[in-house]
Amino acid sequence: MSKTVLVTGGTGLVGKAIEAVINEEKPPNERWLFVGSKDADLTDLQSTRAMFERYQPTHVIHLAAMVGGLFHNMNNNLDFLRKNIQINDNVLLLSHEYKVQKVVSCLSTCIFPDKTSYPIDETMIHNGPPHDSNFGYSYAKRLIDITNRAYNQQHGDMFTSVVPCNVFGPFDNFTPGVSHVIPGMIHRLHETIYLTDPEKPQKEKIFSVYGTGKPLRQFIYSKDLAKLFIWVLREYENVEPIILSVDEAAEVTIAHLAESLVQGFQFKGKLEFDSSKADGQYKKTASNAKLRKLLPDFQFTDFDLAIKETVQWYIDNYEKARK
Ligand code: NAP
Ligand code: GFB
Repeated sequence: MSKTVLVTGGTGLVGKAIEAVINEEKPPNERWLFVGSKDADLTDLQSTRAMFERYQPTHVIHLAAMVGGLFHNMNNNLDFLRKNIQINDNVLLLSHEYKVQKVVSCLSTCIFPDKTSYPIDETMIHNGPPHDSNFGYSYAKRLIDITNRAYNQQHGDMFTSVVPCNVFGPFDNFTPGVSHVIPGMIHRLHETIYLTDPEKPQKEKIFSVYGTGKPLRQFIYSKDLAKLFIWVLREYENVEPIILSVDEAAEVTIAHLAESLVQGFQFKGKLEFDSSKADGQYKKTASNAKLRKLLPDFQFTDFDLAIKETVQWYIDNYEKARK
């Protein structure tokens, strides 16, 4: 039985990682389409319908979203709310209308209740308000889970979702003010080393980490997430969301992350912490027990190696990177 898999958000960080895995695997009887906003503006129903009419997908991996780091979310909660509700409602409506056999959408561990017990698990998504910094994005994402249940209950559609922790890797968005912490620090550390005061000896340079460096994060390499996403599309037959995260023990502080980036760049200067900048959520420690039970042998890439590969990708692709 052949598949046509439409990957919305296919030109982004996660989409490009899935494309790389599929290009390596070359699965028979599967046509994979990786689309971006040039193919259709998914906030617009007609444009979305035209794309579904054109491609007639049998399966959808729905990644497309307005995405950003802490500082972008803090200042644009209304846009994150409205644009993501529009995109998600259009994609799920058209997936239903075109009888798509399965849709896997994407939530995030940052949408869980801010006041919660740890570790967070899949049953806790709606147990209280999210962190105020990204309530717009969080409620739009939670609505995906609600909408999935409604389509399944009323029509039997197999619409499900995954919940990644923070993701990083090649093809990330390195744009200042928009980006997540890893691409944000990569962009700024690269600038500090290569572009600012080029005559100044590196060991006299100081790199500023935003915030106190104390918050804790789990980071998954985009290559690993891509493999798990493809597994979910093929094997996970449940409407309930599933967390796709590294182990709780792999959680690191932002300060540790900064040290790892210093190693990745072989930066000889010093770090300082700018506590005038927001820290955001202190932690959002998620359990991957459900995933581990289904996939006990999955191996995550070593964090420092993944950071090194991402730093090298940025240096090698500086001209074309989104920054
Ligand atoms: P990204 O790199 O910012 O890519 C976003 C993708 O969505 C791009 O392909 C973009 O197309 C597309 N898109 C945005 N607005 C669109 C619109 N109006 N119409 C059509 N396409 C549109 O994002 P990402 O980091 O890969 O995130 C992918 C998914 O993972 C998202 O659902 C995000 O919420 C989720 N997630 C991300 C993280 C993380 O740390 N990055 C963590 C948890 C969950 P263009 O290239 O044309 O702009
Ligand atoms: O990835 P990030 O921006 O978002 O990480 P969240 C923010 C943390 O990293 C804060 C520190 O503690 C920042 O003070 N940080 C240090 C930096 N330097 C930088 C920098 O140069 N750039 C950035 N951005 N942060 C997001 C949610 O939360 O998680 C989104 O707001 C999304 O909705 C994403 O879901 C996965 O991890 O705090």
